Amino acid sequence: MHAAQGHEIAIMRPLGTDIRQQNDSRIAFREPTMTTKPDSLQQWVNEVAELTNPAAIHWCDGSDAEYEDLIKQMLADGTLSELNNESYPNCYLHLSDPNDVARVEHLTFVCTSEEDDAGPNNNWMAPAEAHAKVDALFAGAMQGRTMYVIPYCMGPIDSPFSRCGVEISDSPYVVVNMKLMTRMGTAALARIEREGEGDFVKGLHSTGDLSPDRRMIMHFPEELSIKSIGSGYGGNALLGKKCHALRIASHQARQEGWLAEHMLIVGIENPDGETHYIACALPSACGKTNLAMLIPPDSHADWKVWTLGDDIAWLHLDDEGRLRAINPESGYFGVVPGTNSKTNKNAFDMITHDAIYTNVGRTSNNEPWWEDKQVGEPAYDWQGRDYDASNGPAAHPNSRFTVAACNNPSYSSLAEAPDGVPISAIVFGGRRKELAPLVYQSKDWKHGVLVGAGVASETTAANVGEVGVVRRDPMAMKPFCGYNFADYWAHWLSFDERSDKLPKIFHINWFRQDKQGKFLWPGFGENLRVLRWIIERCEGRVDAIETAIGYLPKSGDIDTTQLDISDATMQALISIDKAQWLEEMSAIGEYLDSYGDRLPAALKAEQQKVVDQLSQA
Ligand code: GTP
Ligand code: SPV
Ligand code: MN
Repeated sequence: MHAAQGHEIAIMRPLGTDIRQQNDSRIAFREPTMTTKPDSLQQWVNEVAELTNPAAIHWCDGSDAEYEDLIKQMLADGTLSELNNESYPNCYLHLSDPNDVARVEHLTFVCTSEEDDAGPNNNWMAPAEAHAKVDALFAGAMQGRTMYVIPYCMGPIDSPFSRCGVEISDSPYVVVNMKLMTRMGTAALARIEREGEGDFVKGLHSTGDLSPDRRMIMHFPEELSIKSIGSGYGGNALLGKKCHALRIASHQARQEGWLAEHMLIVGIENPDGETHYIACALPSACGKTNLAMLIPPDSHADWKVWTLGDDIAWLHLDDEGRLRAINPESGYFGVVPGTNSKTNKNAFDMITHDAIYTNVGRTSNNEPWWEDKQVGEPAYDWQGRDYDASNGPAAHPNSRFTVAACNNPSYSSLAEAPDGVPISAIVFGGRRKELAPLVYQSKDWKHGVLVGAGVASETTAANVGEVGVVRRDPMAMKPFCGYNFADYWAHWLSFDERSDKLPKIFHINWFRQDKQGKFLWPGFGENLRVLRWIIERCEGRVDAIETAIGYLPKSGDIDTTQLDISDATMQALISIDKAQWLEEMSAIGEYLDSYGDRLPAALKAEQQKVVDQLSQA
């Protein structure tokens, strides 16, 4: 069902901007004049042109015509190929350089004047040195190419919480992705003109020569700027996303008293028509997109799920002390493998039209193909070779789709609300074969911050490097926090003094396995059963078992109607092993200690409290 036909619309306030109106205004683009464009923008564009020496400069208006022109151009030069136009209308395939398929955390830097401000959680380089290194690579980098100036707005165009940026890039692939993922073009430029000098984030990007030896993703939070060279991949190249909306924005958020988080935002409407909004932080490729657009199982057919966002949330306290969230993005850059009509039908359907695929395989009739698609057979792999199982999967494990959010059948009518939605629960989680139960609730906000800080998860293909190794990923922000985690936790803790209406904090794990490596929990749509328990806890409608690590569900309180799961498995999912947890909590203690003097004492005290309780029990 489309959002416009759902119940949720009944509680919607009048909205300033509708997606379609926005598109119309984009068509009415005029070339910005020197009198209104901030001098700093024009000056920066001139400087960049001087450094990079492009053949042409194109100011992006974000119009559909511009999008179509760029698609045509990329079809002609082989950057894109057309997919089956009958079954996948307006869908295109991009195959990356095989060395450029994921984020590169080891080449990503936060360049603050003080090293300690970046913290042990980031690679650091002194700003002057970083500029010198990266500018040397940018020198002449756009020779013979067009330089695109891409104004964008992260968040609804008329929201006080939104922030603008301008990305300069020599990649038309970046332009079309930014068009699908952000409010890009004329409306954003108009806001930048209105807000004037110095208020927007400057992001400079070039694909360079794509050599990993000459690749670096540099952040200058004190200057509100980003310089990224040598990669065309999503998180490295679409600078509005992780670089701006998380690394730079988290730094600003700390100074200004809000939060920029790696969180999905989802509305869960119960059969009585009441909707609770949940913000959930899971590490990369750990289930945010899937959870954000889940389809209720038959046993819960009278529940509805509304997607606000699938990757990033900006959270502000309102006048009444409630935490409200907006999604700064307006499209999805989602993991393709594993998407099928059973696991995520909303996504499966929404990527059958007007989508860009990156690094999937193809069938003999030119449809996109990926592992676990469950229809069709691969004929070609993600490197364009004839498919041969001995070369590995047909689709790269980190292959992605890009689509506009309004393609999503469960897109929330409140996704464009300027003041966002009130959050009832914050949920942290990770990918853990063992240890972490299906769900538990923190005892209070402070303890919840410890639960977030203690998140660990198996690494995934979203970053270059080893996959399946458990590492600490506090609040799912390890790759994305633009400042010292110790200061970040202090910032999180500070909300406790500012409001007594904060969301309740939970932890989930969909990924427990048995000894044969089979998942214990069915996941996907069935995860609604767990969200339901979370909501019932928020409403004070269901009891729980108090343990040292938090509140666990009582047996029978997670509804398993029509679910083929044994009592023993369910019990395994909602109980904890004290010895294992004592080990885990000491490991968390050691991890926290590695932040030294800057670590908030209150966080260490929370950790000690749990250790003491586990040792007594
Ligand atoms: P990023 O876009 O990298 O931030 O990832 P994400 O958190 O949005 O992850 P996504 O929802 O795309 O899921 C990543 C992978 O996990 C996909 O292959 C999914 O099929 C799989 N997955 C998602 N939810 C579940 C679940 O509940 N159970 C299991 N077993 N797998 C899941
Ligand atoms: C992630 O890696 O968390 C993503 C994809 O969401 S990227 O845009 O590459 O960061
Ligand atoms: Mn992500």
